[in-house]
Amino acid sequence: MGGVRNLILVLGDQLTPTLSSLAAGEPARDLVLMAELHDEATYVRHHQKKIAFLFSAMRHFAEELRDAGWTVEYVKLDAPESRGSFTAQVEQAVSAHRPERIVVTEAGEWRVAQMLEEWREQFSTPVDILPDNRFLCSPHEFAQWADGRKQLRMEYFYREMRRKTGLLMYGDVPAGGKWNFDAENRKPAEASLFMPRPAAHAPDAITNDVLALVAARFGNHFGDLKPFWFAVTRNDAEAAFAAFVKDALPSFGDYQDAMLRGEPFLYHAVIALYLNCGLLDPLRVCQQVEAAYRAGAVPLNAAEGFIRQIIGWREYVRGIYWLKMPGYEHSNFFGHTRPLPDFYWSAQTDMACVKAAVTQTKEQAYAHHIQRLMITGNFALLAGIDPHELHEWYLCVYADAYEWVELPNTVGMSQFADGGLLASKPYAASGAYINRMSDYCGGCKYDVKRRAGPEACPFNALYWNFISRHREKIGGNPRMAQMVRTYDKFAADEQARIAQSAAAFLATL
Ligand code: FAD
Ligand code: DLZ
Ligand code: SF4
Repeated sequence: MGGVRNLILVLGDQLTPTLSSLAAGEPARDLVLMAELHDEATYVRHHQKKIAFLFSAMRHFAEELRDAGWTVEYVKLDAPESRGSFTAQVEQAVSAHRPERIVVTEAGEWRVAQMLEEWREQFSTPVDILPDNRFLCSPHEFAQWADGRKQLRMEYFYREMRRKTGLLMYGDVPAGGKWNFDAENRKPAEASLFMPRPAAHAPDAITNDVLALVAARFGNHFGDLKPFWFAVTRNDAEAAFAAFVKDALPSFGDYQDAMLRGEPFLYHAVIALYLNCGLLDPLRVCQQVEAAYRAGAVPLNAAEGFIRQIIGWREYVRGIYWLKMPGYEHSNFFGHTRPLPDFYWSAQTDMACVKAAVTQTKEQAYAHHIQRLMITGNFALLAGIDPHELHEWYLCVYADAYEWVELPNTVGMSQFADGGLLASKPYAASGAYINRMSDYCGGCKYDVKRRAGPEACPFNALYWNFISRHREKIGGNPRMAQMVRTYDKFAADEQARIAQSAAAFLATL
């Protein structure tokens, strides 16, 4: 092909027809480049289902663009033209097509953003890097909001986003007279509840080709490739979301923090994978939820809780990521250095809660928020696992994991490794919390009521050991100071039993 004006590179998490790089182009004159890349699939060894999901979604998106009149050069992983990395692939396309400019929407993560910046020096062809218009708050706006604030609390940022979008607002007044209805959202679930399932989509011929490719090339990565049921097209992702709004959203708020054996999804949306690669639009999904609330189909605590996750948490963690990168990935407030235990990969542990979370992660490339935060995250915090190793694990194993969203959640929220920039206190909890919010303990070898000894729930001794070990660092936080005082009231021999139990358990890791 000759006479190409713009070479538009579309990254794997930019599967959005209104993307800024595409909006700046013209189908008749520009060439779109998309590539399945060995480097991207292996910079961490992503879960097999995650790679299959993204490759299939990319292939379907290339078709969507072709149907809209674009010329797309789509390089499959095993094609002879495949060069393995963004830089080498663009270099090859530039020498083949001699475009006037390279155009790309800014990358979602620092590593790739740096790569794009380097192209300005590396290539003689000019490189245009355009803002990503799929977020409500740009990194620059977030930095302005953060400037001069002592604390960057999500709740205040969220109120700004409510005002900015007008979602669930009556003029200046939030719907229901309150910004946040979380106090109503702490119910443990019961197995007898009606449990909706996320919409499942049978693999088509494109997906089946991808599944064979992933099995052949990445079959030694963590995770089960099949059954594969994710949506891989915009239409199917939208249908999956519509089914969630109808079947699960009404109970989303109530049971947001619950965990149940054999129920990996509960009332969660299972849409982060679609939002994060661009198949679903964050503002649009919130508008649909608002419409369901205004139509009386969904209670306010559910609608508000859901919208807060998207325009609040999702935008906020992205703001923190760009504010603090590079360097944030090495945060380690507690100085934790223990290697990640093998059972994060094998699920071979007697702790029923951890086993359930890792098993479903392996099967589904999915765990819901409370499993990530209060089971695998909490365990790592209490056991003193190296936050960077844990970060790489989360980045590998979830189909929705991209560094901009995963890193602040892991390092900031779940490990408090940034010293409290993101979270107001460490999310550390003993077995009592897990027992209250789940039915895991009833099927566990360990006794959740015991604090120490070989039969005791390991979360208990590890929790008190964490409190005692880090008393200097956490004692300034009023909520943690209370726990330090409780620990100090334990008899000396009880404290010794706790230390001994924790040490004995940690020695087995
Ligand atoms: P639902 O529970 O149904 O929530 C709806 C949507 O709200 C999600 O799809 C997501 O887009 C958004 N959301 C909810 N909580 C958060 C949050 N804390 N941060 C950002 N968005 C949020 N989310 C990711 O998208 N990618 C990750 O790699 C990721 N890693 C995480 C790692 C840890 C240690 C923790 C504690 C959380 C992580 N999260 C991550 C946040 C959250 O757990 C997932 O967004 C959620 O579990 C995805 O499932 P869902 O779509 O069913 O979400
Ligand atoms: C996550 C991922 C994977 C597994 N594979 C590809 C790929 O082959 N080609 C591609 O363009 N993108 C892929 N991605 C997503 C990129 O890593 C993603 O664009 C960056 O993380 C965003 O900075
Ligand atoms: Fe998890 Fe402890 Fe309950 Fe077992 S007893 S399921 S280890 S919290």
